[in-house]
Amino acid sequence: MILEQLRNYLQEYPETFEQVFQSFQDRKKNLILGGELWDDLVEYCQDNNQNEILSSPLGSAIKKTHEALRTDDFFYFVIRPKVATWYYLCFNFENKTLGEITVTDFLKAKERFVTGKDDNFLLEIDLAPFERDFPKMNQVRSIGHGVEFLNRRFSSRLANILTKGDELLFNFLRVHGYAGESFMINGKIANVRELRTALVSGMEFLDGQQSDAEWEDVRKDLRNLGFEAGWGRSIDGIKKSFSILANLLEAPDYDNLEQFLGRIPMIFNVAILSPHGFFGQENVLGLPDTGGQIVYILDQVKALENEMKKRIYNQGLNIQPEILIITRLIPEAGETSCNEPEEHVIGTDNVRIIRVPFREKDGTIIPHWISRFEVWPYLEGFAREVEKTILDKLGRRPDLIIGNYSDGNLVATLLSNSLKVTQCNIAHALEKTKYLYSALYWKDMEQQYHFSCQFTADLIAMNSADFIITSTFQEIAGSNDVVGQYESYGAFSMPELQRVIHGIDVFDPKFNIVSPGADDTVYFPYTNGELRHKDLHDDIEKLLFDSNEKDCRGGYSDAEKPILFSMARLDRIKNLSGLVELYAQNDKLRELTNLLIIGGTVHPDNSGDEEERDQIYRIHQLFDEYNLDGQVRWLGKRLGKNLSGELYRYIADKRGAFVQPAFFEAFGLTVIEAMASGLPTFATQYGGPLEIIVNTESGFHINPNHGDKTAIRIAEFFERCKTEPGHWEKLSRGAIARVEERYTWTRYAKRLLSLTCIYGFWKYATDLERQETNRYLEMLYHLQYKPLAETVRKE
Ligand code: UDP
Ligand code: LCN
Repeated sequence: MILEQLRNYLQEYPETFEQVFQSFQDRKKNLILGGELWDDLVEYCQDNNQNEILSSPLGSAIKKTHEALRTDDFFYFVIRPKVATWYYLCFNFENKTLGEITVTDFLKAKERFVTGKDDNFLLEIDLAPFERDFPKMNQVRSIGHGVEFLNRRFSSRLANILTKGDELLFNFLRVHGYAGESFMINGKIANVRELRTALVSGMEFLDGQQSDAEWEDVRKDLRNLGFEAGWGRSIDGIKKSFSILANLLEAPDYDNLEQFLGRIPMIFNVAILSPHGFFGQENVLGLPDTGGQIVYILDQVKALENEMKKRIYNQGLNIQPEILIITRLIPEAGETSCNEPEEHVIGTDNVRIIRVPFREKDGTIIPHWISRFEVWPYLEGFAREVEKTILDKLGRRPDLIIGNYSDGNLVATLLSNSLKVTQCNIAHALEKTKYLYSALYWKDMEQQYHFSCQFTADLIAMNSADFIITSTFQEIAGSNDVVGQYESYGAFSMPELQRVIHGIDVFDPKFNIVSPGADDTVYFPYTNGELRHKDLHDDIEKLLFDSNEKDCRGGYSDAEKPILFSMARLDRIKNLSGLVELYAQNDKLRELTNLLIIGGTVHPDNSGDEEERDQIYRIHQLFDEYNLDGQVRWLGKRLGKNLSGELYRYIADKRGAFVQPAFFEAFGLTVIEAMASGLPTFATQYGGPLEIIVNTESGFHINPNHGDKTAIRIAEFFERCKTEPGHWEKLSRGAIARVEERYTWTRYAKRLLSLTCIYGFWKYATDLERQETNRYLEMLYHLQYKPLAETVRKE
């Protein structure tokens, strides 16, 4: 549609078309981002008094352009008219023609621009041929709801006699068990026909039993009919499982299928991989590479263990579930416990943190912290050792392996392949979209970031995962204006290394949105007086006002003003220095509020991380330049959870607000923590917060690239709160309601376990069909990834 309109426009107004493109040609930059191109067009239209172009098909196309490349003879541009839809176009200046080109041609043009030469023999990575026979969704609204799609698919397969779906399901029932005991059915039921008959007999038999009877009371009789434990604990529960399966075999539908698969006992042990950073329960948050992922996993395991226990109990089994969080052992662990090989997770029965070291080739343990950008050469050795450790600790294979972030997902891939276990990936935050042209200019960034390893690892891991969960829709497919994190792996080029023409498809049903929560025992509304930790207020006041606090700069000359608060790791992308700057430059905001930032350390010498050190210097520079010591407090502290929970509420008591100014935030746990506490929240419009916050109802979106406007917006809010009673409270209530409605760990755990059952079944059903993809990925791992990873070790 958009192409046709563009071509018609070219035919009708060839001169305008050409002049506009000629004006782009006169620009200094060759690589142009969509927003810049639009600004250029607006300027051109204003200068030439031709504003009508902006609303023409040409204007619409430019507005939707994602990126462009200008060369002497051609103008290449990529239009993304809506989520997950891409057109690659080229305007030829010589013969004034517009043509659609292939993604390969576009990527080649970019490579040519960067390297100055054509490369027809570059490794082209294309996963599409393997996917040909796999079901794919095709509607944008289905993205992130893969499981519903798969259930529909499989229920129609069940209904089709030729595809033998019922036999598959029958065989699947026979594979479950624990410690030598088989569940669900025994040898007395030999085929689907017998299963149907047995289900009817089973239901009749149960009808005659006392309603308070349990599995143990009916075990003998049901065994004789061919049933083993796992159908349920109570008579009602067992009957329900029988009846859902009987219905499913008679008239398949996807709801029944989902329900039934969720009732099969198949998850007792889970292994969660999170290699990088300092994984601990205290004194770690805010250290480099150590933030939301840790919080997420520690909350996740509690919710998962509860839900696993509940399910196992209802299935009539007496098994203690166990979860292992596997991370790296760091001998030089500072004030953390990361040098301990094993740690029980507080608040759980059977969850342990297991730490396995990174080793040099000769087996020596690496003693120090290693940046997440440099872990690559150690992961395979780590995986080998982890495999042994898991089998040793659990005495069996886990039922689910969850990877976290690029490194954890790669290790999860290696382990799942080796142990034949369902693999779930969680990205948290992929780096690719955080750094401009991170793929195209990978060579320039290689020394610091090693994206060659990371993006290759990502491709391998995301394609081998059985399912991927994301915190938001945008993480997969972005929004109308912004490309999704996974979407960015669809097609990209790393000149002289590899050209990816089909890396991942956002329509793949492996994607499911399962949003995390904020621990509601820690982050709850400031109005909830009974639960409040008033005993921590002295500590909080020391943190805020005591001039003798350590690792701290600044303070408040007027302690009565509301506090504008932000807390984050000191990564460049978090933009805490940007927040200090926008505050410093707006007199109104300075008059109305004090600023509090918590993150990293105020002493550059204490930091081993390059980006962190840069941020530290920058913030000190801003303090000096704008004389901020009486209005801004900067704490380089790691607060305990209760203290940080109470701090959010303390700031809410004083009618303050939270700001999350990141250039990009994949999800943003601090955002939901602040909102759950009842703090009006201003958060970046780039990434998760765009979805978390309903603008002006449950908080505000801000543009981190326009600090001046953000400062005005925040100042206006505080001014309005002064004159309009109830305005602050309205936003506060909106924030609390939004988190309660959408972001809870209980919902998360239920969903994750259901997904594990369904994808476990799906893995079983498609094992053979996936072999080709897995072999291809294996080659990619050995021939491409491993040599790249070795280059990191050599430096
Ligand atoms: N956090 C903290 N102290 C700090 C920085 C962060 O306690 O100095 C916590 C914060 O409360 C949140 C998590 O670390 O729970 C950060 O998660 P988020 O998703 O906001 O960002 P990430 O660090 O994962 O990028
Ligand atoms: C990593 C991030 O950068 C955050 O945006 C997320 O909230 C966090 O992980 C937890 O998933």
